[in-house]
Amino acid sequence: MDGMFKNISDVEQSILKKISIDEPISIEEGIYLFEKSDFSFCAFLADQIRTKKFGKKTFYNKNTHIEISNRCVNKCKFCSFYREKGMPDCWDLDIFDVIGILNSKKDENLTEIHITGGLHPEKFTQFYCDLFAEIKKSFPKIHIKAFTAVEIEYFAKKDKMSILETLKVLKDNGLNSLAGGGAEILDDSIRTKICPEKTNSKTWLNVHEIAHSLGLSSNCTMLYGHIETVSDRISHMARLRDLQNVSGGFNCFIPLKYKTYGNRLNIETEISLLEELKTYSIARIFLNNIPHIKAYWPMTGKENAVLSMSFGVDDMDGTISDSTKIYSMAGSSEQKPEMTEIEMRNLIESNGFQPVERDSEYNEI
Ligand code: V47
Repeated sequence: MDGMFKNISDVEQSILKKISIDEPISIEEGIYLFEKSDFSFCAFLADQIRTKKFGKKTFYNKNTHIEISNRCVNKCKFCSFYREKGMPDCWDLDIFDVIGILNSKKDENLTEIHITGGLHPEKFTQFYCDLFAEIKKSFPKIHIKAFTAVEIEYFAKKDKMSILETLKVLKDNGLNSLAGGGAEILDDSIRTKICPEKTNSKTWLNVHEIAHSLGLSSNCTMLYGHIETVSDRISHMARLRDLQNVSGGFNCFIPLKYKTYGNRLNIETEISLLEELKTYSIARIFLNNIPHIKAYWPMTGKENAVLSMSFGVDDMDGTISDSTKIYSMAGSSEQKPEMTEIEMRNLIESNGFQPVERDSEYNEI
């Protein structure tokens, strides 16, 4: 690979060498890529790694989201989704509603249901156990990916249980894996400014470690493009990479670009597409032990998600079926996020990649 580059720095030489033997690059090298390396160098390396791992394959699944309620006690400053009880656009689904929604999508042959919501002050772990059990009664084969580490910590505190007990009881009732949200930036000085009430960094990581020890896999995210620096992004990824070395249960990493509309963070402009693509590339380079990098198209928009496949991304998440409001409420261009399977496949093919349907553990279907 290094014969292809002329006039690259010693640091870039070292990065190339490490990549060629699948060794992790250092934190300093990660920061260097953001600050000093050009866009095409990062893109080229990320594409090389992606191609070595998956060739031209791009993964997707057939899924839907259930956002049970947008009531939330945390009120994070970047969040456009939460509402108070009684507000006109506040919702609160019960088990009957959820089963009704899933029944209405029976023909879509969904393999995964992604369940999240806010931190609901009046609901307890038992409600979610009953919900999972009821879903599995009607849809025994569906994979339930549910809740972020933040929700798990909240349920545990409310029910005076340990994290381990909480995860065990949810797993016994049908939980198959954890969603990756709530990570934001794993640095408590930043969390204090953007989400002061939220689970701290150590606990977020600990919940995932315990989940992995129980055989529950999970995803991990990074909310970026707000007040963090590029070195905060790299430190965040380093914490994820370190945990993955210990517990090994992360399936994919999802960079989530901060959307400015309808929240209290008071940042006016979003970061550029160029920076977004560079961040995907550097994530692919830095996170050598996390198998997949996902572009979450309801947040990025379909076109940018397709573009990101040339910058290290190999996973597009799902068909979604117009079921998530987190990003439409934050101002995403995707105001009605849904794709038929044919549309998804055409989209992936439009950038010269090969669409591959996967299940929630990335087995090819
Ligand atoms: O934790 C909230 C982010 C996350 C905004 O695990 C925002 O497969 C940008 O984690 N601008 C929730 N981002 C969504 C999430 C997720 C999505 C898709 C797939 C998976 C998975 C996980 O959304 C939150 C936060 O980081 N978020 N508000 C905003 N204004």
